[in-house]
Amino acid sequence: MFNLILFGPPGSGKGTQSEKLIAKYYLKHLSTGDLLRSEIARKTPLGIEAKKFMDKGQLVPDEVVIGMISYALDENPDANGFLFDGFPRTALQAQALDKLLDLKHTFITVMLALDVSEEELVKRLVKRGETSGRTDDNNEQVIRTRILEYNKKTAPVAEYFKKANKVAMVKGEGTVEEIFSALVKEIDPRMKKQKPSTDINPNK
Ligand code: B4P
Repeated sequence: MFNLILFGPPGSGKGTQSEKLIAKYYLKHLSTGDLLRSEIARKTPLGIEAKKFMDKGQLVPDEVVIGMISYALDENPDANGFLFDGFPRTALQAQALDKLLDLKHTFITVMLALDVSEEELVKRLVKRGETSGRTDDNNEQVIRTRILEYNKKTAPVAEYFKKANKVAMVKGEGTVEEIFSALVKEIDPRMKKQKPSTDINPNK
């Protein structure tokens, strides 16, 4: 299995690049942001609870997102591999992910970390807020809180994977295509090393 973490601050383009990467590599996309927004849209108890944190720009409690990811992994026993988008975001989530994958006799192949300046992040999210209807994008103060949360709680997660020599930094500014090419350059050699690309079955 090829298991990839797409890492980076809010607005760094994780969601944007994930769409392109799953189409190229047939990975199962697991975005905790998307999973949480789907719970909110369905007004489930989990969604109602999560919304309180997301609207303030804060991280949702670890046990909630870890439970969601555990369930999603069990739901996809035949996946070729997973693309984790927006997860893990804390040290506890990183440890939980390693344990969950270990139970499935697999592991994280690589973490690709998108590097984007804070001003560019704010600019992108404010712009998205004009049209997305996302309550966490339409207030600059909330956007800045999300970036602070990232710097405090999420950035250290990269150190956890650096110790295992699994992190590659990728410039996250430029056109969507330029950034995609840079990601592909990091993935292809690792995928070849793990298994020939002809082994990838798009029907799985
Ligand atoms: P997420 O849904 O993960 O979203 P994000 O960090 O805001 O954005 P992303 O990096 O995916 O950016 P995108 O491609 O959309 O998180 C939302 C909230 O959910 C969190 O704040 C938290 O409360 C909660 N949450 C999620 N996971 C959690 C977890 N594991 N633990 C606890 N809480 C969790 O791009 C942003 C914008 O930039 C878009 O408008 C896009 O069009 C634009 N853009 C992309 N690439 C560009 C480029 N190259 N140039 C110019 N613009 C670009």
